[in-house]
Amino acid sequence: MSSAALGIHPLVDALADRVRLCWAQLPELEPLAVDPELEAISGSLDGEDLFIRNELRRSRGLRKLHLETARLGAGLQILHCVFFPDPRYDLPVFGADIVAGRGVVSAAIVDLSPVGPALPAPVAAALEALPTRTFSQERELPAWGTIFSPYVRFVRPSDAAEEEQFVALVGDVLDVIAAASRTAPAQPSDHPDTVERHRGQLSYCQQQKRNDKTRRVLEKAFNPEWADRYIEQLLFDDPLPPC
Ligand code: BLA
Repeated sequence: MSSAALGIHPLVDALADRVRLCWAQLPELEPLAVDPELEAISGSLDGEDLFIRNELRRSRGLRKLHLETARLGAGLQILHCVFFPDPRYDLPVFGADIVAGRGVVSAAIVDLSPVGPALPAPVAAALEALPTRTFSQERELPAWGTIFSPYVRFVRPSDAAEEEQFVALVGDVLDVIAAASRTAPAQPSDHPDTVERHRGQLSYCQQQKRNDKTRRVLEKAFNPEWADRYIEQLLFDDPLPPC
């Protein structure tokens, strides 16, 4: 079935395509197993179709590349995407989340988030050099959003032109993480910097799990136990210690 027939917002669709294009260009791209029960989930809620599609990969320096596209009742459409780095590499976490309901995008966020005291210097310099993109409605970060970098963008795109701007912005940020993943050297698993980055990634996952909005939507579409398992095992599972 086409995305339009499934009722996917064009912004969600365009961003998913952009992420897949980035993946195709990453070095040492490999499949990463998804629990078959979680790969394609469909059902219905209040008479509305409900589905979730999960795609997972890994690549050089990035232990888990996750793209989730979902339609969760009442016309709510979500794109959730996180690239979790291998802690042996000095790389940030790429994260993006788009929430659209009834044709309107209410939240569009993208960031390269540090897993240490600051972003790696080459990453910060590359973000600094990106073209300026302006949006008429900037949104305020929630209290748990202390994990994000100074370069985080959290907006409510107000029209098709701003939606296009957002796709271009995500493209720019994807190019930065892709380039960094190509060149970052690997450090030993027991290097103090590796250990610190592992701890930083754990803290990233813990903070993300404080987003009640994600949990509430999943609980309503499924049930609290299912939502908890999904969040703990797929969305923000604790990274294993580096080995
Ligand atoms: C907000 N996330 C939301 C909202 C919903 C979801 C319903 C509220 C929309 C709004 O305030 O307009 C729901 N997001 C989901 C669901 C999934 C999801 C169900 O990803 C997955 C199945 N969230 C992330 C990632 C980031 C993120 C990776 O998963 C950032 C990199 C951010 N989402 C994020 C933020 C908010 C949000 C900052 C706003 C929270 C708030 O204002 O309280």
